[in-house]
Amino acid sequence: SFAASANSERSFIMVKPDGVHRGLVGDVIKRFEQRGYKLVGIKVLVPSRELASKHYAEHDGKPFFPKLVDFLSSGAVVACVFEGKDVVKTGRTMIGATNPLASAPGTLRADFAVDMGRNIIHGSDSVESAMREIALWFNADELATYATATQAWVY
Ligand code: RTP
Ligand code: MG
Repeated sequence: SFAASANSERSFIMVKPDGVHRGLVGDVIKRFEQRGYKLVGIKVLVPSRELASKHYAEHDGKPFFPKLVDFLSSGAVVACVFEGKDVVKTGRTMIGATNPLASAPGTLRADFAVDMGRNIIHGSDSVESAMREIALWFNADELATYATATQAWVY
């Protein structure tokens, strides 16, 4: 059944530069759409090093941080906001483990990647992270509020 408040959780989902270069944008969006999640924000941009550093601030100081920032700012990304029931946790499940070789079959990273540093997609790891990341990457007026014709059949 449809309960707007329970089904309005949002996650920040981003196709990383490797996914964009490889033409996997549609494959990523397709999976979230077919699961029943609603796309409420999307844009393509080449992130600055500053934006990439803020996005991955939790990893600042770790050995892999400089290369991670270099990589994320090395090309175009597709930044998305998806909305729906339990989208943060379910989105992470759909994405798979950080290391694609350890990702479960059927997950995005298992189906499209083999290297930890080239794992094609980012997903928020908690509702709090999602709110921080969405505010970092999007202005409020770039997020759409709308009803889909099929929504009553997803819930
Ligand atoms: P993401 O934030 O990109 O969705 O990935 P994640 O939550 O699965 O993994 P996280 O721990 O947040 O790490 C962010 C990205 O940094 C790279 N990484 N390299 N030990 C390493 O060399 C290492 N650990 C992490 C990965 O590309 C990971 O996606
Ligand atoms: Mg992470």
